[in-house]
Amino acid sequence: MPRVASTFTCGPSRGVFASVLIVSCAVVAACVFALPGCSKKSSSDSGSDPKALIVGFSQIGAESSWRTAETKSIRDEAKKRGIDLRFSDAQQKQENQIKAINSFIAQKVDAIILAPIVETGWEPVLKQAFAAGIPVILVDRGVKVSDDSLYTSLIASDFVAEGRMAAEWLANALGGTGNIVELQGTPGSAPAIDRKKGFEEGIAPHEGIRIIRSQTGEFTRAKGKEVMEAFLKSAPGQINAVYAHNDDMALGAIQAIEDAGLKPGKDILIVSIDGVRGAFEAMVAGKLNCTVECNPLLGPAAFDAVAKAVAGETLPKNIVVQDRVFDQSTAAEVIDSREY
Ligand code: GZL
Repeated sequence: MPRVASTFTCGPSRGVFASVLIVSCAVVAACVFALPGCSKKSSSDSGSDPKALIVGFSQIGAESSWRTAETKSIRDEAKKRGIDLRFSDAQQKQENQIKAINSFIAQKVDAIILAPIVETGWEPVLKQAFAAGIPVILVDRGVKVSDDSLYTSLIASDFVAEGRMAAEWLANALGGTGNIVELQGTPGSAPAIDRKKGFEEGIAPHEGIRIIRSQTGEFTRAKGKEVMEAFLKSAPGQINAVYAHNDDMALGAIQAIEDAGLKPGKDILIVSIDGVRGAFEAMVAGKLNCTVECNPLLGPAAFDAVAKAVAGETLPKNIVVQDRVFDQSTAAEVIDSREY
């Protein structure tokens, strides 16, 4: 597995498209701001530096250690750049994210950063932001819209690739044969959909490997433990491995396996995704076998994209975060250098 530093690569740059987008944004913005009473709200109203950029950030919630690390990265970077960040925690509800975006539009922010909880249902509010000439930068998860000019850029990992990397590692560890139970992420979210897709593609060549149970653990440790307890009861002695869409659910599953008197990482192998500190601690303890990194430190890239979008510069539609695979053979040597 080639080890790639955590860097960002740009997806198919649609230079012409993006410049059309920027031009259309500029035209729309010019039109909107030419309307009576549509003057840009001075940020001095919010008591901050009048020259400071005002950016609205709609965050999903605080369901996992990964999410907490992402929020910290965005907040820290805004502070470092002197940006007036308007933060909204949606408590896992899309309706709260939509309300927050409408509020940011009313506040006439310079840009919006959105971590969309699910892929669908964004068209109307993104059209409102577009009409107001406010660029929207998606971080960490994508959306399904009929016209992707409704957002400026998506900065995220390749979740299909993550699922495939997890599958390849596990198929090798199982020797090509075994029963797997799957703990899925939030239903309808890009990571849950694509990590499932990638994992299934990865195990497809191995006829001896089967997914015998699959259910959402909602990306949380508590729900992951609860669902794993149910799997253990419904398929006693039949489970060879767990595939969890994130580390927090894997850590919950580890607790359930231990409560059942089994040895996680030995009696039942466990592979997950994120690469948070708790996963490295579990790998060093021999309880988790592998985690595929999904870097949450998106603050710098997000505000670089905001700066370019506000300046009318061209942006690639997709900025792909590069991920790496870690297992027990490397966990102890790298744990102290982990940034989240
Ligand atoms: C991935 C992110 C996922 C993480 C989970 O970009 O959306 O949501 O994998 C988090 O830990 O809850």
